[in-house]
Amino acid sequence: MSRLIVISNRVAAATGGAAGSQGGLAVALTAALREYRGLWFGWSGEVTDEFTGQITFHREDGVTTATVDLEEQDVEEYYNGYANRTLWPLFHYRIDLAEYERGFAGGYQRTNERFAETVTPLIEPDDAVWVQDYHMIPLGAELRKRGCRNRIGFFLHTPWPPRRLLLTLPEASDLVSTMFAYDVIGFHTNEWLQSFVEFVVMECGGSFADGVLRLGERQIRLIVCPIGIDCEDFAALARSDEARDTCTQMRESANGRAMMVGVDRLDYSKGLEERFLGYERFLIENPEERKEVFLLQIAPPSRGTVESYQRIRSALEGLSGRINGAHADLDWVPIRYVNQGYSRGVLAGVYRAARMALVTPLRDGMNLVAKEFVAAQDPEDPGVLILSRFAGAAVQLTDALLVNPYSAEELSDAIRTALAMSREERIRRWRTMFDNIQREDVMWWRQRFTDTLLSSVPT
Ligand code: ADQ
Repeated sequence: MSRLIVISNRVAAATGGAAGSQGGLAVALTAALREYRGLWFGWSGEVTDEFTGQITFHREDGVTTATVDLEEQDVEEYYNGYANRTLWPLFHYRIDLAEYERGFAGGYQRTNERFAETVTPLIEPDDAVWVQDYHMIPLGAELRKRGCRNRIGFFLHTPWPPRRLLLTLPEASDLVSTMFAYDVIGFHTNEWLQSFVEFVVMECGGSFADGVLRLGERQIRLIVCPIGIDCEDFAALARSDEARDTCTQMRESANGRAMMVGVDRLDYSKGLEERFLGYERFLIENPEERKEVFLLQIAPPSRGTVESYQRIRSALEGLSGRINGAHADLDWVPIRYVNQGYSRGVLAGVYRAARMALVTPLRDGMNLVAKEFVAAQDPEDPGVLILSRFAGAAVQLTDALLVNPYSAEELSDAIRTALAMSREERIRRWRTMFDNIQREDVMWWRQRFTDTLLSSVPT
């Protein structure tokens, strides 16, 4: 059997931690690596004065990780620069925030070459290689330049932007051409896949038929492969002592009011300002009901060195302060805004205590919080999921209350509908969503991808 080599910017297992604190992606990839006896390669998160390519190996629970330190300049140009200030905003349709700098593009290319140079000696002839996400788009091509003839797959965790937006990236066609080094490319939804196809067909002269995209001599199999969560595990976590205690504590502090919850990294793609404005609209339009609810927004800061993230942070502080200032009363504050991370057990308890979740990104590859919320519900009395139409998860979770996150009116209406929803309807909607999340879980996702990759014909 082939070994599996997973390559991603960060290696979750290396920083792993206690059971229950790992994200679903780490769980799935760790399980795949255990099954295929492979290794997981990526950046250590550490900075070194001079790049040496020295690899640190770590073995835990049957999984080997291999990490490498980067120079400060690599981190600035590749990670904080091209990945977080160019590709992330562009791939989330925010060309107003995307920064196009030759220095970033050069550093991104150089760092991918460094990764390729370092990992190549670890790859054996029969191995299958699976590259993760937008940090590493040119990695496959760099591996090929170094003689790698293995099957190489790539999975994109973000959306793929529409052709006309991608055209704003000066090196778009070159970057896309490098992707023909891959044998299989996976996307969360057909919409992202179709945007990729349109770019290749219209800008590069490729052709597409039966899931196979061709450009010159090369061909790639494209698949839609929506990521899931470890549903059983998360549902069990929601019944654990930690979650139960949190749920009780939250219900007591809610004091009979319906809690609405939002859990997101503090990122402009997550639609937090629009969510606060939609909620404010609800407060204004429904004076008789407003004190029956409150919003708990949990948003740990991320990418704090990037200016656009500092801006969204202070914008949200201002907005929550303004809304609370305008509407709070002696015995009630409309928004509890918390900038911290919590253990998965505590999050599961918070989800279970909530009457509804507001998951309203402006654009999101998938969104796992929506799935975690559904998995954590009490089947006899589940909460309501309000979900953005523009999250990949909306394709699968059609029984959520789907909203346009840009429309404060739709958000306000959805909150009112959720509050009035009968238990029967909540149970019916929840059941359908839970069945989907259980069926297409994270193990299903990685199996679907690795099966496609392993059945592809090596280059
Ligand atoms: P993210 O943009 O990080 O992922 P998401 O899919 O929602 O977004 O995953 C966030 C994860 O972080 C969830 O597991 C959530 O529980 C956790 N989390 C959020 N806030 C937390 C807090 N305060 N404390 C602890 N944990 C917290 C990217 C893409 C998504 C895609 C995933 C997987 O942007 O679209 O779904 O990858 O492919």
